[in-house]
Amino acid sequence: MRSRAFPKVTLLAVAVLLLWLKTYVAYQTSFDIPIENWKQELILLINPLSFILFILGLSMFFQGAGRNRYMYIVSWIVTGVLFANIVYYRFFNDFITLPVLFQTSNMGDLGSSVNELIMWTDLLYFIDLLVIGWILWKKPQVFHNRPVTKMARRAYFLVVVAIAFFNLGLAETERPELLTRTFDREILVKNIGTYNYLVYDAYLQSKSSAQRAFADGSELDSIENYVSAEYKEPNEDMFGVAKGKNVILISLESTQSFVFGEKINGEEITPFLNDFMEESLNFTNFYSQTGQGKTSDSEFLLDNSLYPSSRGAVFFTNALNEYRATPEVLGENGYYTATLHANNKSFWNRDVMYNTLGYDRFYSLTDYEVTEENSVGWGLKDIPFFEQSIQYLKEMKQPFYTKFITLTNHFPFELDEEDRMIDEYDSNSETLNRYFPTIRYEDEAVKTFIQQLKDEGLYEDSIIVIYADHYGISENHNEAMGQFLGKEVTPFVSTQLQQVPLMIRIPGMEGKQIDTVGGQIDLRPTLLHLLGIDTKDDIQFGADLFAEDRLDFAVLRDGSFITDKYLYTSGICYDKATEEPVEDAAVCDPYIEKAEKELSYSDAVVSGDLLRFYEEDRQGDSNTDAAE
Ligand code: GP9
Ligand code: MN
Repeated sequence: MRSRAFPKVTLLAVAVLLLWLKTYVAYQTSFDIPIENWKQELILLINPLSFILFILGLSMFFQGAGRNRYMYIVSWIVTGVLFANIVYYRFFNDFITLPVLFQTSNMGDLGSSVNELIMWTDLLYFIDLLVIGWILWKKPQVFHNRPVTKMARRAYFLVVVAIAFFNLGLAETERPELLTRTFDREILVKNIGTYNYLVYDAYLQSKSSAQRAFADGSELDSIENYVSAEYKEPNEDMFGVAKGKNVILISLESTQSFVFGEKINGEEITPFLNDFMEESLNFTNFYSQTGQGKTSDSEFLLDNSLYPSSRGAVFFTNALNEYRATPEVLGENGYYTATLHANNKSFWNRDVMYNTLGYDRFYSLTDYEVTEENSVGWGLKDIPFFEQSIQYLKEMKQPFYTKFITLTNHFPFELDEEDRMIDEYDSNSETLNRYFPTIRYEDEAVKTFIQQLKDEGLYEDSIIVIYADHYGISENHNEAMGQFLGKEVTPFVSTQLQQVPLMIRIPGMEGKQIDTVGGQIDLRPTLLHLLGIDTKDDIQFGADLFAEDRLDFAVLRDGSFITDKYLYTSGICYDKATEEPVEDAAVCDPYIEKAEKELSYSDAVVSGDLLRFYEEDRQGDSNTDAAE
């Protein structure tokens, strides 16, 4: 009788509709996906459908109660994946990839950030599941559960395939070669949807494991040719100027160049660094080239002069590769090498990767005294971090190569009242508002550290390299950012915002402003050359920033690039002078080719673990040298 009052439905139809609706709502409310025309709008609407129909449709192979149970579990999993994507996007402005999804060892450490990123309205994504769960438990008869004929099943999956092809075909007309060029995740997700993207990503993952298994070193020839053709002789005046000196690297967390020289309510945001850059070789066109691996990617770039991965963090995906990293090279040249960072040693898989890169020692969380009072946000505040680090530095065998990674200026940019030296900004973005006081605090921390180095007599024996890892303010805050900058944040401006500081202070050398365009990939050859170590035979994609015939060039991980005259991003070639698209887009073509070549060669080296063959080659060579 009841069944007549409520027409019976299949759970399949209900579950498909709900998941489809949820995904589409998330697209519209939680992701910022630029849509230019009705075709793109249509693609966005249909792109989750093929996956949802497919995965839930598999339930037709189950009999009896198992069928609904399967659908129910799958609905939870798919909703969970969607939700993980939403939270991830709120912070990173990017979509999740499989390695990130399974990087759960990092999740526990996210602590305060995750709280900040989850809202109570998010519960709405799960309410339907609770209701369905209740119905399945109390009134399972509401749903049909008749056996499905083979014919019906076939017809169903045929429709799924048709929808998938329709989606792909439509996407292909909008974006040719969609699947073969995968540097830009946003375009991919926009066209095939978050779920299919994960399936596609699983395919890439297995391809990369296979790549390593099948690589035999023959790919190295063309890469070697490219790298040696691009090699730039070091500047004679700079080669070896810091020979035998200690190296102190300071990685500033999330510090973008736009804050330098700026004020909030009349107060300088970075008073110390503004002065310090005057005494240093100060690079004004230096870019962060990191991907999803954030800080760890910047460390990867720094030490290897290879590009990080377009998906996931190389610190996770390729931590056991063979590398020829700066610490290893310096170790052979009599240096002691260490990283100091007051976080869990396993965050970003650092403990494993540092070993691979050849660091002698990693001073991590357990080497610091961390209390409630001296921590904020992600952990130990920068000032006590430097204060506690100096004892390790004092005792360290010299010469040393050390990297100090700061933490306070990390999203969500929390700060205790007593540490606030300037006002917050006033805009519609709490994140941007809080960013300036934490940057000011970081500036103070660097100041105290430099003073300690002077007090301990280490300053004049060391070169100090201050750089930053990546952006802190994502495109989600464009409106507020536009207010601060006094101009609209166009794709051109967004790309320019990837500029980060690089200041190199060499004892006895006057400060100078250097405008060459470069990026983190260039640090390895630049530093090794300053220390008088040749890199001619190394597989590296950066070039010495002091080299006289250097090409002004920096390619970002999404394929955007910057030269002295042009900036290319999202398929548009801009004139840097006017900040407008150029009339003749062909001027960017040679650089587009170079950017693609570099990224794909570097990717081949990393995913095929090709340096293991190069090392063999080299050792073979040096053995024969010795025998001669
Ligand atoms: C964590 C710190 C911050 O140890 O390096 O990491 P991030 O989230 O910026 O990559
Ligand atoms: Mn970082």
